[in-house]
Amino acid sequence: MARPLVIVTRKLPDAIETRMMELFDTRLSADDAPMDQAALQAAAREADVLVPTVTDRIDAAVVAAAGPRLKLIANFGTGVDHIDLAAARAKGITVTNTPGVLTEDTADMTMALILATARRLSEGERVVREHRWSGWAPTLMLGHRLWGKRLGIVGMGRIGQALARRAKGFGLAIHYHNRRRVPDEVAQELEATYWESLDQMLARMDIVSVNCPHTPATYHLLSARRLKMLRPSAILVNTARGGVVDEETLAQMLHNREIAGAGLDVYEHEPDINPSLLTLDNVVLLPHMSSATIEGRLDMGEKVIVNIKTFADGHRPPDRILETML
Ligand code: 8YV
Repeated sequence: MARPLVIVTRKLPDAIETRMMELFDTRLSADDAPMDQAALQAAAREADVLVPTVTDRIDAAVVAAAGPRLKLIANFGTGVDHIDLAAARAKGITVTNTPGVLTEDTADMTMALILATARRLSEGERVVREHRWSGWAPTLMLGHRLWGKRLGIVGMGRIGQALARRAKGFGLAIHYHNRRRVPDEVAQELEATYWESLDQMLARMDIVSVNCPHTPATYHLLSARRLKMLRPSAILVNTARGGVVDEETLAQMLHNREIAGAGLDVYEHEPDINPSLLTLDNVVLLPHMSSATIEGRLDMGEKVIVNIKTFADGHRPPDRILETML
């Protein structure tokens, strides 16, 4: 594959697009509009390499439409729940992602959402902007202190651990649930408490952060039953994927004050958001922007290029999605 035909579904940073044009027979997105299923199928039919993002649904029909040339789906992003991996594997198509380079940015935003929710940052800003502030008062805009509280991290991978390091600096006690314990030295550094039982952890935390990938095994991991275990004073933060949390139940519980607040960067049916969330003051809502830094997007693009180039040169690309990861 000297110069593979690479079809990129969305606008990427200029520097990345230019380098891709130099290295590959690249077709860029003219208008940055998300491709519909018909356009994705047409792209899969023609390309050697497809570069999708989280806004593209690479389902079984898109994979089935793939022509004999399509050998690599080099995702621009870490999460791959929008790609039917089993269908790709069955058709001998390699899938790669961009892990590691958005860890710190995502952990920063998770911490920002924890702070914003506990300390009512968005609400306070709205009060000022809407000219509803008539001056300081002893009981105005009281939030909750982070120092000394317990943070339960659901999914202690790279992002979960990067969050834990930050949270420790804010005086939060670190608890986590994960399929496996983290290595001893990491647990010691973070003074982290492991919970094999997610149910038991949820019932005891002041703050819960979702940091696991969305897979068939984690769909609605925070189900209605589990959400009901949270304390009424708890806050929930999600910078992973909306599908991990039962959004409808969460919205109802926030409305009924069965939990204190939520900070959300991701939603079950993006970009649609449960309408009742939009009306609530005890939620902070962001538009899936946790990894949105210029540096991060350039690093992601570099990873996509390295994955394609390595593959085109006949080697195994570094960021292959392996079955054991699912
Ligand atoms: C990316 C993300 O911006 O990488 C991920 O998994 O959720 C985002 O931060 C997006 O996926 C790009 O495709």
